[in-house]
Amino acid sequence: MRVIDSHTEGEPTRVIVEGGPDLGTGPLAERRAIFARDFDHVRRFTMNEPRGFDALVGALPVPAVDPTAVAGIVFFNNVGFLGMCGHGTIGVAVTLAHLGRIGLGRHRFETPVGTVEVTLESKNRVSVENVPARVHLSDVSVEVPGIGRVTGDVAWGGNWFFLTDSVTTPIDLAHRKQLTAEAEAIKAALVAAGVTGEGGAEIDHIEIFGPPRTEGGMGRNFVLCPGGEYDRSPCGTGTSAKLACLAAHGKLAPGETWVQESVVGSRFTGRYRFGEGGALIPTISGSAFVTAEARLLLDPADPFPHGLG
Ligand code: PYC
Repeated sequence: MRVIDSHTEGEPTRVIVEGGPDLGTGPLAERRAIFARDFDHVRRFTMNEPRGFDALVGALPVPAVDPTAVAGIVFFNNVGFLGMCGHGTIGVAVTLAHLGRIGLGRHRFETPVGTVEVTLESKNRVSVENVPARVHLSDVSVEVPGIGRVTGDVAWGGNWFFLTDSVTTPIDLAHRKQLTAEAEAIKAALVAAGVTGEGGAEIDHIEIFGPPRTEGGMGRNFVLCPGGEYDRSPCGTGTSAKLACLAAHGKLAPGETWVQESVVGSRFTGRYRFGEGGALIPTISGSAFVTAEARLLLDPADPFPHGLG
């Protein structure tokens, strides 16, 4: 299997460019379900140690259903599958450009939760017009052991998020273990309180906000991902969910720029417009860099053919 690794604002993406599973020709949500049902060993092989690690997000480009789209993308990680992935889409675009498969300009990609429009602005810089984002619940309060009362919003940005600024721990790498424990505790408290996304959907990303630390930054975040790792980037779907919250609370107007810092100090620039039916359409911009071209090998004698995890 051939893969290309990159990082987007610090967060890694591994794109399967050869040797991935055949998921058929159905809609992307169906292909994600086939991947999960029949090829989960491929996810584990590419994501888990010793070939991968917990922060890695995988992407499998597949032929698109809609002929105007360049490709479909199925995203996955150390524990399962994602709806959309903002940093991953930026990584895929830069990877496909690295391979000479796309050029500068606009390209559509299908994902299991909708079509996104990508603009490759340079070899490394990409904007993603994401699927519509929305706030599902505002000012939800839960009691979290070890923290106290935590209040925040539940919002969709391509995945389900709980977004809060109730946590006072400094948002930096020195506090990543504490932030991880706090975000895990918030997630457990939401489950215990029966707080979910629409239709009972699991809130699988927790986003904690604090003050910015860089020139021009407007907020800093720590994002706990479903597999227990934190996002090194400001999280594309998380920044999209944030834009929906800012709009709902009257804090950001359409077309205005929001500069979101990550826990490592990298940044996404975000803005939104209103589309058909008043849908809030976020655009996220960031940069990705190719870090490796590799072939993943499997020795028939390997006692851990699918990795550990
Ligand atoms: O950038 O949307 C994102 C993302 C989701 C999980 C990790 N990164």
